[in-house]
Amino acid sequence: MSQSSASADIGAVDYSVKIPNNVGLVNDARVLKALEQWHPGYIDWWNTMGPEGFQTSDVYLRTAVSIDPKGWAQFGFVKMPEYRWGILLAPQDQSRKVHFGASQGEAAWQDVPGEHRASLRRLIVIQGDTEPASVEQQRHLGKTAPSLYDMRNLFQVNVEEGRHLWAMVYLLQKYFGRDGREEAEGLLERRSGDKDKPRMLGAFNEATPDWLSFFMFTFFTDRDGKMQLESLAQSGFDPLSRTCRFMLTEEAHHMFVGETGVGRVIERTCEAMKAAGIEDPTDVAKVRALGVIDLPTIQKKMNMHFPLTLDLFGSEISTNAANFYNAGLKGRFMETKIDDDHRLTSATYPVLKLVDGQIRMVEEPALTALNMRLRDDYVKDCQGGVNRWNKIIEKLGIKFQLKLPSVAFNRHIGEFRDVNASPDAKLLSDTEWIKMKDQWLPSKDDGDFIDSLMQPCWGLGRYAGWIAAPKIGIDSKSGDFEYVKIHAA
Ligand code: BYC
Repeated sequence: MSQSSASADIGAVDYSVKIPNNVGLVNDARVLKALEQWHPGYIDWWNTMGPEGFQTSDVYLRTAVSIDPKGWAQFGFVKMPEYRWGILLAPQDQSRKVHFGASQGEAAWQDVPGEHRASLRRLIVIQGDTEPASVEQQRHLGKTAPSLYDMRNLFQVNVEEGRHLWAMVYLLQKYFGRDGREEAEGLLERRSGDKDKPRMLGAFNEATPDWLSFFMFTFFTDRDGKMQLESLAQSGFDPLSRTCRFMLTEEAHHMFVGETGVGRVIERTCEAMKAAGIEDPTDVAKVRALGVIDLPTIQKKMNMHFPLTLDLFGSEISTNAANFYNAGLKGRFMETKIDDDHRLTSATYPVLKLVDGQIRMVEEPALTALNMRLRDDYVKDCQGGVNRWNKIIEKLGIKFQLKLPSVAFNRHIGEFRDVNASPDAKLLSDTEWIKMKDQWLPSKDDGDFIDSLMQPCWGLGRYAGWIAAPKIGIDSKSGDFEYVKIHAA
């Protein structure tokens, strides 16, 4: 990659300074200094909490060299601790307005409005906290990678989550003074799953024990990332909007990794079943004897990751969400494309609630139902991916359909957190739940079986027996390309 000084191209990234950026850091001594002071702590965090065992390997990674949608990625071998993490914002639109809430129609804010400072800081810190958390959750996975291709994708996702942390830290350092600097330190201090200093949101303290979990996580949880970033990209606070818009271009690859990852596991299972003449997908023992993951277990993994991610949307009815919207800080998915008043003072929205012990749809004020609305948009987006997985199963002639469980199933936040519900939304007693739980969620046996398959497979062009090869390589590389030179030290 060319590391020359800032080019005159619009959107070009300045690699001449320690912290690559397209925000003119070279002329912003205060923020540059703050970021340079934060940098060693970040590298220390990366070296201790980033991918375990591969810090000296050469990895075929893409790095953003411009924010131009067509030309921003450049591929090359990089040792991860030397990755050029930087500050990249989508271009500023001078005519951009606040699109929603009480300040609708005002020019978008280039600085933080005093009255919204605490809320904005909180949103940015929560977003920032998820990024290093996911790297921590995935740090041990390299060791059991089912191919060099998958290993490289894992590391690409990890370095980009690292960059997303930088993105939020830039906003904190630039716009929030001393408390921003303290929050930036806090982001390096919390740890996923730590009893005393956990990450802020539930799903980011769960383990990612195996590669199927990783693919489910990048399908389901990174998709929450997409929905939340889309909502924050609508923000009246323009630097947050511009940051999130660029982050979204990177997020797309993470969901690709998830969707195609699970798709390739499904494909391999169905092919192995066909080759062995097994027609009954629920004959778990026979399917497992082929060394592939049976479809009911894939369904159980979905049943686990989907509700964990639904919890990330907060409560269905939320005054926080209403306040964020009213203040012009966090909009709806595709806010500018929605045809209404963008104030929501009298509109209603249907919300699934628990009423007199039954799950019912109830009309609620649209303003307080914004988390529910975003979650509905998310569920639709997930359903599209599940439909594509089901097409793979159908095409290979196996009679089985994967299904998203009900939004009431296995919840820990919101309306359904205190009830037991089956995947098809029947309410259950504690005794019934305990009896049935292992049929719906991965049991210890399921975990042990998947674990037994997690053996490294790092030969050139080789793939573990439980996952199909991808249709096409990264950056159009050939099937036997050495995406990670493991012993490069
Ligand atoms: N866990 O009004 P409520 C990503 C708290 S993922 C723990 O119901 P609100 C990524 C809440 O903070 C996207 N606590 O919800 C993916 C509040 O506490 P306070 C990350 C929770 O505030 C993969 C109280 O409960 N970005 O990028 O409307 C890899 C009542 O809250 C949880 C964002 O989330 C929970 N699950 O919405 C890498 C965007 N849920 O204030 C990255 C920024 C709620 O009473 N965050 N609480 O102390 C937000 O927009 C909102 O904070 C939330 C919650 C949507 C998370």
